[in-house]
Parts: sequence; structure tokens; C-alpha cells
Amino acid sequence: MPTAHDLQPDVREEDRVLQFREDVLKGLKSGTKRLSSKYFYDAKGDALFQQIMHCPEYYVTRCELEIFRGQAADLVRAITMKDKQPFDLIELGAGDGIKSRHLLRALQEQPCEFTYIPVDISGNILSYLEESLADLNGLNILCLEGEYFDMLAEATKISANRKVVLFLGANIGNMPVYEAEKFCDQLRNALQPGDIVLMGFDLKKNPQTILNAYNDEAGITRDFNLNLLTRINRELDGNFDLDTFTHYQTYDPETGACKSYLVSSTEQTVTVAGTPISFQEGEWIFTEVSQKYSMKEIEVLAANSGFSMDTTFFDSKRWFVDVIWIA
Ligand code: AVJ
Repeated sequence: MPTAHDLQPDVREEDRVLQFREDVLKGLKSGTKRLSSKYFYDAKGDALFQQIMHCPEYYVTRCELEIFRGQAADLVRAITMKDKQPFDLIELGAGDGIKSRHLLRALQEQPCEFTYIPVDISGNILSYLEESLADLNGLNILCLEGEYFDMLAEATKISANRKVVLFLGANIGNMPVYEAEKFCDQLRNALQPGDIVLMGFDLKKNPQTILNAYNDEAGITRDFNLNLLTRINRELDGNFDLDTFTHYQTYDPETGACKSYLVSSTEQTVTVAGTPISFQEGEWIFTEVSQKYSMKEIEVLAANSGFSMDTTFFDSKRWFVDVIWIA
């Protein structure tokens, strides 16, 4: 099955690097330095994130997996509804699809036809995903590599079927709250009444549990964070010295924002794509937010963007929730 990734790979690659350079330079030249967490996911970053998902401290994936393993039948009932019309199952930020696999198998056992359309910014992980799902006989799959809404528009061009959009793994947490609100508005506008969203949120809980999940003993999250600098060195001809940057993690239980930074331990000047970037000793680069929610905040988010809350699925500790919203 061809993927969007296969179409004119050279042109796409060139555009991708140009965009990366523009974003990185803008972020590093700004008064408060920042880099977008979407750039974590090169081949090395994908592999490190897979390792994070196996860290004892990183409960997020295990909680959602428990929901998908234990409640697949209920999830299927909630997303297929009564009409039995074929639908498109579009997964935004699909990654390696470990969780979706349970859902896909349960869906294959019911009579309703569907096409699985995983969307991801990493073509690398999509190839891996497609291969890992090869044993699901008869699965209709179409991989789309790119940004969420570009690919959602692409999917709408390809098919007029009812849509079920999966946005799992607390991926929405990578947006600050005001962006998540914009995202949900935009998502609602891209859908038709009756379309369904299945969204995963990491819930507020003991702050120490959350902080530890992003500050694991083995230092995998640190390496994941630092890999962004390695990627800049390689793809944008940068000269970051990784020994002079440390991983710094915070969690604010009141706002629910869990944030990652890279802190320069010395005063220094780094060059990226020919542009000098100077750092004070102790100056930081903000690299990621992983926003945590309360149920109340999730309800408000749904209501404000015009979705109606349908079903909720919790893990046994109630640390994570998958919610069904109807457009
Ligand atoms: C893939 C966005 C869900 O924020 O929990 C894990 C990424 N970053 N550890 C998260 C991540 C550091 C993860 N998401």
C-alpha cells in the first residue's frame, strides 16, 4: 500500500528540513528559547520513546494499554454505533500502534467494514507500524505521513465515510491548554455531526508520581530530551556540546503542566545552520509540555469545542482516561 511518504520523497524531505531549520532558529533566537517536542521523533527519538514506554516510572502507556486490553469490546461498541456503515478509523500520532492493535483486532471481529488510517509525523515509525500489523489479515490500512490537520484533510479527500478519530497516549498533553482548546475547535470543524473522537488524557494525580515518570532513574527521558540537540547537530549542521546541557523537569500540580527543559551549564555560543546562538550560564531551552487534566477540565474542553461527552474508560488506578466525544 503506497503511503504519502512514498510520493516524491526528495521534495518532501527538502521541505521538511527547511521547516525544521526555520522552527529551530526561530525558537533559539527568541528571548525565551524553545524547541517543539514534535521534533523529538527521528529514528533515534522513536527508539528512545519506545524505551520510555517500558520504563517502570512511565505509567502512562501501561494505564492506557490496560484500558485497551480489558475494555476493547466496550470500546468497539462505542465507536461502531448502530448504523453499521463503513467508517474510517483515523489515528493521529499513531506511533508504533501497540495500543491500537488491541482495538483493531476487536474491530475485525465485528461485521462492520473500516479502513485504518494512521497519521504520524515520523515516516520511520509508520513503516514500523505497517510491518507490525501485517499479521492482521485483511486489514485495510493507509499510512499518512504529515501534520495532523493536513492529513485529516487528505483523508477527507480520499473518503466520505463516517470518521472515528483516535488521539491516544495523552498526545494532546503535548499542547499547552490554549492550544489544546484551539486543536479541539479545529478538530470539531473538520468533522461531521455524528463523527466520533476517542481521546486519551493523563489525569492529575500525586505530583511526585508524575514528576518521576518524566525523570526516570535510568535517564532514558534525559537522553530523549538531549537527542533533540543531536538531531539539530546532524540535520542543521549544529555544534551543541551535549555534555554542557542537562535535562531539567518540573511539574506544577496546580496548572497540571509537566515541563521539560535543557539547561546550559556554562556560558557559551553554539552555531546552528551558520547562526550563532549564545547562552548564559543556567539559561534554558523549553522543549516539551505534558499537560495533565482533571475530569472537570476534560468536560469543559469537550463542551467548549462543541463535542458531547459520551463514554469514559478508566484504568484500575484511575490515572488515565480514554473519552469518547461525539461531534
Ligand atoms: C507521547 C506526548 C504522550 O508527554 O507523556 C514521554 C512523550 N515525553 N516522556 C508524554 C514523552 C517524555 C509523551 N507523549
